[in-house]
Amino acid sequence: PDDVEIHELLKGKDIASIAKYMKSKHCKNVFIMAGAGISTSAGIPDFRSPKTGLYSNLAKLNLPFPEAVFEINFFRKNPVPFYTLAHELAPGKFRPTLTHSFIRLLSEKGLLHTHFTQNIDTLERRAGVPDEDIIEAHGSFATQRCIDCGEPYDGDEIKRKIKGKEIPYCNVCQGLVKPDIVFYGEGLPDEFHLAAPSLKNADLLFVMGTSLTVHPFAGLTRLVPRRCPRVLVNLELAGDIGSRTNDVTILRECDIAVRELARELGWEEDLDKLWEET
Ligand code: CNA
Ligand code: ZN
Repeated sequence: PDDVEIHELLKGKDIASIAKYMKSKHCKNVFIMAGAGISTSAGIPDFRSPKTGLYSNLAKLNLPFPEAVFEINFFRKNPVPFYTLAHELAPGKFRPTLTHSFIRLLSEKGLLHTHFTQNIDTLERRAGVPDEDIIEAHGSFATQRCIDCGEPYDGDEIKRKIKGKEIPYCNVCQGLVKPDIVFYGEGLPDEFHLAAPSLKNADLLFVMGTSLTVHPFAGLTRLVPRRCPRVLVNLELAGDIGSRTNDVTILRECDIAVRELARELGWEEDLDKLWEET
């Protein structure tokens, strides 16, 4: 009977029906999977959008192929592109978006279970989403170590180096220092693997601003129960969202979609207030 009711609520397949469902007794645990698209309106380019994407900008850096910026073997030979990117993403340059504030609002309303992000820009933290609700699946700039001997490297020191466009080297063995960002071929943090199974308790999954092309992150969409609505908010279709009966696809800019959803929920003022205070 619950399944029938949930299906009924979602039938409109639009923002109003998502709001209706969120206000119902069925929606307690909300999960988010996010990618670069939730930060583009802050001025941080995503990877794959043509022209504005980071990949096309990094072409100026003589990368053999764009993904090379996150490849350990390339990094060993030429760490400059990665550190140029790090310089670009330095905290303080960008302000969280309305979508980041919406995620915080979900947490304040007691609905957010876990926010899984592929982003390394830390904007969710800066928007005030509680640390314990965030899984940075691809790591972060919070810690760093030598790629040869593993010696940790001082956080203030690397900030100075990145700011000065210098490359940091290990104080013990002179190896290259790398922030604990997950490069291609590297395993995801333990926290990711520990948190992923909780998706089986999801009542609602938002998939926002991601092309769902990077694995294993993309596979999280399949861990939620079949009746759990999966809502894609993205400029293009992504992954298999749309293939299940309660899926909803909103092909719009995230900031516009979350504003409309907040309005339907009667949260628009709260949302604006949070964002203005950020
Ligand atoms: P991606 O592959 O570049 O996909 C981004 C998606 O977002 C695309 O499908 C776009 O259509 C969509 N999009 C762009 N702008 C908007 C918008 N305003 N509203 C709605 N949708 C939008 O990026 P993914 O995150 O899927 O790829 C995973 C990589 C990208 C991760 O490993 C990240 O570390 C990496 N990345 C992170 C950042 C960041 O931290 N902000 C920036 C660029 C890349
Ligand atoms: Zn070392």
